[in-house]
Amino acid sequence: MGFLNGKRILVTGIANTRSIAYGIAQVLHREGAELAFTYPNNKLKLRIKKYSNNFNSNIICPCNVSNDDSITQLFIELKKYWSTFDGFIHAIAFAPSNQLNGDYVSVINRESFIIAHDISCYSFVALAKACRNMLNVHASLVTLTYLGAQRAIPNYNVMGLAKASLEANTKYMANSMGPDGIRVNAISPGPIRTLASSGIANFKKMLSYYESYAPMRKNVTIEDIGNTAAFLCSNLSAAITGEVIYVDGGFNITHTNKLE
Ligand code: NAD
Ligand code: 0WE
Repeated sequence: MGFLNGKRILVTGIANTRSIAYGIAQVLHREGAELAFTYPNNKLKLRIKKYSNNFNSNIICPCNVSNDDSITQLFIELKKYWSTFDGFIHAIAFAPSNQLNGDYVSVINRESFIIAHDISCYSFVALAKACRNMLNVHASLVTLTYLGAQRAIPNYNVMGLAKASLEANTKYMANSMGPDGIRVNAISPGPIRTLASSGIANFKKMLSYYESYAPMRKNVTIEDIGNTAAFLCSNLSAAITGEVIYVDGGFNITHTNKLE
């Protein structure tokens, strides 16, 4: 008997077992939620099928969020299993790889700006818009952001702008959907080694920096993020909406400089 018994949650953004969305799915499942999953392309179909079975689910639907038809089709497909449901996890981000390394003003260009904002920010409200009429009262929508939305973090570059827009999106969505009883929140994790962070220059250094300076003196895990996501999907968080919750061992509240 978990605190998500009877909840039906759609999980996007699983690429492998290190994905933040995978950690979230594990905890949602542990707490008794029924799950459905999306996969972005046919290459990942079999893998996501296998994962869904681990979570006692047989619902997997293709969805590439860069395409409106694909988003429409997702909910046509999901409706075959669930006529209504209780929320979704948005764990999707993308910018062209040449954006995540180097001086921001030097590497930015119009096309990369548009792609980063489209895939990493617009997709959150696009999914909400497409499934609005299937969401139960007390549904909860959860996205993943990063401190680079609030601070100029070296190499995060255009993704920082996209995450800032995603955080504003979270507030506007919360205000729009709140009257229907739907809550919308974001989780801001500290750095975690995943596919999305694997190619990032100095990522190892960044992990040890967090470990040294975060108040909790440790890095966070995908289970830590899962626990917070499960809370946000549950009625335990019934009065929280439009919020960004940092799950970073307290790193964001610290200040250090080279003089210390
Ligand atoms: P990940 O690579 O496991 O997940 C990213 C997912 O985005 C992948 O599953 C990928 O398939 C999906 N995706 C990309 N483009 C897509 C598209 N067009 N359509 C559908 N799906 C698409 O990495 P992750 O670290 O688990 O990332 C999940 C979220 O967490 C992202 O929003 C990321 O910004 C955020 N985040 C990550 C960290 C970290 O350090 N890893 C920290 C804070 C926030
Ligand atoms: O949001 C992210 C990374 C998202 C991401 C990752 C990739 C890698 C592959 C977006 N687009 C792409 N494009 C690719 O081609 N994070 C929060 C992880 C991350 O990325 C960083 C970080 C952290 C933390 C980049 C620089 C500095 C810190």
